[in-house]
Amino acid sequence: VAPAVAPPATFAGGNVRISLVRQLSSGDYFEQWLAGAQAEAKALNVRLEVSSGDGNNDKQALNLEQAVTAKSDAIIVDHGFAQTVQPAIKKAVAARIPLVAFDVDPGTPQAVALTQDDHQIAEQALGALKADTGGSGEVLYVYVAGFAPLDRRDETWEQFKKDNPGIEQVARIGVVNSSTASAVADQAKAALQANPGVKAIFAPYDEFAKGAALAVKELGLADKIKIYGADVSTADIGVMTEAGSPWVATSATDPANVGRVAVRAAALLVAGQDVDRALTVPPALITQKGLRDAAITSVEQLTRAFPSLTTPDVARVPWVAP
Ligand code: SR1
Repeated sequence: VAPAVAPPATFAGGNVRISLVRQLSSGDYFEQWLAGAQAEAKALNVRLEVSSGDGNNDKQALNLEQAVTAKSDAIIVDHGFAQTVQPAIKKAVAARIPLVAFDVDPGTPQAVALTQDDHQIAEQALGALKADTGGSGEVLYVYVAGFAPLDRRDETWEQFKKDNPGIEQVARIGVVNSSTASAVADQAKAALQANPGVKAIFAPYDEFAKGAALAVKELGLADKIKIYGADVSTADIGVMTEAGSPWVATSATDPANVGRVAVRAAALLVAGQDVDRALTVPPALITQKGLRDAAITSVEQLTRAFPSLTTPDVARVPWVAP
């Protein structure tokens, strides 16, 4: 499909600079997201200057201050804690630098807030959990407070427990660091040994779900405990579909698509075009059975099976073919 309009002159020389200021960069989700952002930057002929706090919020705040000082044409803030990024976001807005905030509250209506539909992510995974458990039983929950997407999924979990009094959260575990899956696996093993009645684990982040799956398999409990997660990657699909896997459902967007949306929104702002101040990318429910039945082994195959995972109309750029 040919683009409807010519690119604005600003984009012709390849000199538009967009700073991507990340809190986290390790793990399947963040790697796929970056690959999508870089592919979109290439398609738009913009320079994407990437920094990561590597989980250190002060480092991310400093990187953000530097992007403002360097007068980037636009800034994308990817995750982070509101209290550490909002002061520099204010400075970006004061300096009239367009800003897109993904998965962190920018604290200003002048920035574009991009999210996945986290309530729907939790609803879809919990719908599968409810269907499998009949709405009752002991559940292990994996959560770390302070990350906006996890906090939104937690709101849905809290409501789910109220609506389903037969569901009992017997333990809560969780850690986010550069080796989240193995840290969660250790915690999950201890929690499952202390709570032998657990029949489901709600782990709404793929690193959590991978860790939980490792623990369940190592304890030999895969026939008794099922895992309901969030996110997807080719590696996750491998874990979900391997023989005897306890990870039976995940609700996910295509992270590369979300990275693409963030860069498109930033480019539109650079071009002075209108962008909705709240952009939301919807997820799809992906089940172990569905993956196995359709013999899906990669995210590429998954996006062909679920065309709704690609969202060209969210922050569509009129001068690039969809
Ligand atoms: C630590 S926050 C992890 C989440 O960020 C993104 O929203 C992904 O969906 C992931 O679950």
